[in-house]
Amino acid sequence: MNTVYIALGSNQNNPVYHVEKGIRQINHLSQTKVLKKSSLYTTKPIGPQNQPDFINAVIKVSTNNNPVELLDILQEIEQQHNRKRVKRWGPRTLDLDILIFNELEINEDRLTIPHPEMIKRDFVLIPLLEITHYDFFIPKYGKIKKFL
Ligand code: A4P
Ligand code: MG
Repeated sequence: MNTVYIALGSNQNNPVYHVEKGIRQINHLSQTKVLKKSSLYTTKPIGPQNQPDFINAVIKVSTNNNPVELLDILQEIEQQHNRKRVKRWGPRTLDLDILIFNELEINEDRLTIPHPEMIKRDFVLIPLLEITHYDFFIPKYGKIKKFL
C-alpha cells in the first residue's frame, strides 16, 4: 500500500460541488481509499487575479496504484468534470495534483513528485497541516513547519 497526499482545487461552476464530488470519486476507486480529508478552504487565486476565488482541500489516500497509474486515473476524473485546459494557472472545474507519494522523488516529463510548487502555496500547506502535524516531513524539502 502506498500513502499519497492529493491536492484538490476548483474555481468554476459550483467549486464546492466539484471538490466534494472529486473526493467521493477517489474514494470509490477500487485500488484507492481516502484516509483523511481536510476542511474546504476558500482561497484567493494565485497567478492571474481576474478569476474567481478557489475552493481548495487536501486528502490523504492509500492506493495500490503506482504514481503514473494514479496520475492517469486522476486526469480521467478531471476530464469527467469537463476540465478544459485553456491556460496555465487559469480557471478550472477540478484540478487534482499529486503532492507526495510515499518518500518518492520523481522528476519525469509527466510527473514531478513532491509537487514542486507545494512548499510555496498556503492553499496547499494549510490543508496539509490540518491532516498532518507541524513536524510532518515533506520528502526532499523537510518539515512542513519550515514553510508555513
Ligand atoms: N504533472 C507533473 N507533476 C504532477 C503532479 N505531481 N501531479 C503534470 C499532477 N500533475 C502533475 O497539469 C499539467 C501537467 O502537470 C499534467 O499533464 C501532468 O502530467 P494541468 O493540471 O493540466 O495544468 P496546469 O493547470 O497548467 O498546471 P497545474 O500545475 O495543475 O497548475 P497549478 O500549478 O496547480 O496552478 N490559486 C488558488 N488559490 N488555488 C488553486 O488551487 N491553482 C492554480 C493552478 C493556480 N492558482 C491557484 C490554484
Ligand atoms: Mg494539475
